Amino acid sequence: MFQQCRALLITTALVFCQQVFAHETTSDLSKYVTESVTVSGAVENKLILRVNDLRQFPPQKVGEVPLICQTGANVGKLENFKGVLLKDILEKAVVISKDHNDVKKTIVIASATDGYKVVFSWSEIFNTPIGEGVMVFFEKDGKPLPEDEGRIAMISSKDLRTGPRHVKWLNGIEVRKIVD
Ligand SMILES: Nc1nc2c(c(=O)[nH]1)N[C@H]1C(S)=C(S)[C@@H](COP(=O)(O)O)O[C@H]1N2
Ligand SMILES: [Mo]
Repeated sequence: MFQQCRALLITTALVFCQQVFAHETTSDLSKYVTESVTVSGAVENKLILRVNDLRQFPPQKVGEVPLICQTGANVGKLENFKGVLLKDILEKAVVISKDHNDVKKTIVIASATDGYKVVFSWSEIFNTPIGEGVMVFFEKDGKPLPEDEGRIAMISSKDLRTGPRHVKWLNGIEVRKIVD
């Protein structure tokens, strides 16, 4: 009797644990999923862009980008994705520049719902070849981005190590002049 009870208790506990962990794994990712990205800070037009708004910008299609972590480890690749240039989004938002030299002191902060943030400089985006590879993307293989990075993400495809500025669950683009 005691042994049966013990077996029943252990089984119940195991089933309960499994359910809790299975649930956590699913909800952990779904809670980060973004439906829009806000462009704010030193811009003339604040924008809130949903996937359908992003589709209004000139489309960029990319075949393949290897994902390399900051440590040098290869962590996979991005394939057949579709998005738009960050440059085109910032041109629509219009970066505020009161003085001819203001943009040279301006940065762009891309942030995600899990608290992840990366920065770009205005010069890097508008005055180096890197800018041609900085994209906000929303489709892979013709489908919306899955929960592990979607529905909106970012990549700087010309970086040497592309992992760090692959921002999953992108929800903010903030423009900030950081020195006077
Ligand atoms: N939102 C968000 N994006 C992120 C990260 C993160 O922690 N949060 N980590 C980055 C880093 S350092 C790398 S190497 C890749 C790792 O992608 P993976 O978690 O799919 O392997 O995502 C990048 N994008
Ligand atoms: Mo990384």
